[in-house]
Amino acid sequence: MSLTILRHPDPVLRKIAAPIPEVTDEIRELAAAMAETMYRAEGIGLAAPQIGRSIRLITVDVTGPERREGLLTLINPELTPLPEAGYVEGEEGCLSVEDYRAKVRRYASVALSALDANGAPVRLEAEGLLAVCLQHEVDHLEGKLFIDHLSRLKRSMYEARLRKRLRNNA
Ligand code: K2U
Ligand code: ZN
Repeated sequence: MSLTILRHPDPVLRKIAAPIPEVTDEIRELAAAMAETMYRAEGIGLAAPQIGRSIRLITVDVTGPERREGLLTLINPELTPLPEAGYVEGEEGCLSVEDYRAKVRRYASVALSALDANGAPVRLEAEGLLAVCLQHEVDHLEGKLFIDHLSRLKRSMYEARLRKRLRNNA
């Protein structure tokens, strides 16, 4: 079942998501629905706030919607940057920020600590696209969007374009 993805400037996207106290069947069912929604939207990551649930749950699969071979369901994820690995800069988009992509600087490598869908601990060190995706998704749990990392000028140009589109669609 595919869920509706909220779009910026929906206020739910700006809330700090609540920790999940227990990994229940309801959480597992929601995670499965999120993964299906992510794949159908041709995404490689999705955070629960994007489908209207302000809780600390993300799904990630950097193998992509065609292969679907690397699904991670992560509950209460925590990232520790590994600054000795430096930084990467790449173009990002967001399923909640329509028709816009921009370069964002991220840590090249992060250590992840979370629970999986069975409530078991997950600990790994990520680099490359997985590290970038994890930082993008955990940002969502903090009410942050990739546009928040842009320069003031680029951000103001984007917001002006968004206001114009919202006026035209009103
Ligand atoms: O959270 C989301 O909105 C899904 C994001 C995740 C993401 C953004 C930037 C960089 C990595 C992951 C994307 O819209 S998913 C679309 C996508 C697909 C392949 C590669 C990058 C982004
Ligand atoms: Zn996003």
